[in-house]
Amino acid sequence: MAEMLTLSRHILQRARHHREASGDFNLLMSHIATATKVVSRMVAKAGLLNVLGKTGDTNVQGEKVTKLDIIANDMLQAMLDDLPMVSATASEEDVSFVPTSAGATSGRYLIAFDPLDGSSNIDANVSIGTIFSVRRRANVDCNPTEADFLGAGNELVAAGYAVYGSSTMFVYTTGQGVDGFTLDPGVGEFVLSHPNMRLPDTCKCLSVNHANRLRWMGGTRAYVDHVVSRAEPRYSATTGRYIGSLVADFHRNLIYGGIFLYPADSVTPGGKLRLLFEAQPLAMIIEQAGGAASDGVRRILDIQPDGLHARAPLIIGNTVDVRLYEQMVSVHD
Ligand code: P6P
Repeated sequence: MAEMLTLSRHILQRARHHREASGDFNLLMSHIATATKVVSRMVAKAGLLNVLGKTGDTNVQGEKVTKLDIIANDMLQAMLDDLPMVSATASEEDVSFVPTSAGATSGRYLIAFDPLDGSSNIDANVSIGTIFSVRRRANVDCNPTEADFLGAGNELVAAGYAVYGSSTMFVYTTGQGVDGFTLDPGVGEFVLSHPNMRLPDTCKCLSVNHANRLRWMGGTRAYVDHVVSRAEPRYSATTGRYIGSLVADFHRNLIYGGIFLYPADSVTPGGKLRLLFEAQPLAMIIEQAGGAASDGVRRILDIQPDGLHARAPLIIGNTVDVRLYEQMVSVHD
C-alpha cells in the first residue's frame, strides 16, 4: 500500500530541519487544517443545511456576506483561539484583528485569513476556498497591535489555502517549496498527493475578467491583446479560463500553468483584491513554485500594507508573463 503521508507527518518531517522548531507550528497548522475540513463538510452539504444565500449584512469590504462566510470565519477564529502560540488573528470579514484568548500577549504567531474566498459563487456550486498566512511577531509579552500584521509578504513564515472543489485540497509552503494534500473523507486526513508543486512553464491559461476590458489601462489591454493574438509560439495553446473565485483560478493555473490578472483599472485603481488576505499568501506560494506575483510595477511580497484591508492589483503566474505584463505597463500606462 502506498505510504500515507498525512499533513501532520509532513509538517513534523519538515520541522526536523529546523532545530528551533518547538512543535508549535505543527499544532498551529493542524488546527488550521481541521478548520478547513469542517468548512469543507459545511460547503459540501450547504444546500441541505439551509446555509446557502446571504445574511443580509455587508462586510468591511462592502461585500454582501453569505451565511457560509460567517460559519467559516467563526470556525477559523474558534480553532485558533485556544492556541497559546497564536497572539491574534485577522480576517478579511472583520474590521479589526482579534487577540486570542490563549496567547494574546505570549503568542509569537499572527494568522491572517480570507475564510471563504469566492463565496459569492457558493449558490452556484462553484469551487471556493480558504486562504491563510502566518507571520511572527517582532515582540512578545505585550498586546498585539494592528501594526504587527502590516509587514511585507517577504516576512511570512507560511502561507496556504484550501480549495473546496471536486476534491478538497490543502496547499501550503513554509519557504521550502509547495506541497499539496488531498482530503481523504473516509479517514478525515489530508494526504500528500502533489509533492513539490512546480508551476509549469507553459502559459496554458489566461485568467482575467474580460467584461472589465473597457475599464483597463493601456498596459493591460496591450498584454491581453498580445496573448490573444498568439503573437508568440508560447501562446499558441493559451486558453481563456476565469472562474471568478480567486483560489480556484489560482489553483488551476498552478496545476496547468498560466497567468491570473486582477489589474488596476479605472474603477479599482488600487486593485480589488486584498493585499494581506489574498495577494501576499498566494504570492509566497507562487514564488515557491517558481512563478512571480506583481501589482504591475512592484513585487507583491515587497509591498508594505498601509492598513489591514489594503488592496492591490494582482498579476500572478508564469514569471515570463508577469515580467512581460510589467514591461507593457511601463510603456502604455
Ligand atoms: P470579479 C470573489 O468575490 C473575489 O474576491 C475573488 O475570489 C475573485 O477573483 C474576484 O473577486 C472576482 O471579481 O470582479 O471578476 O467578479
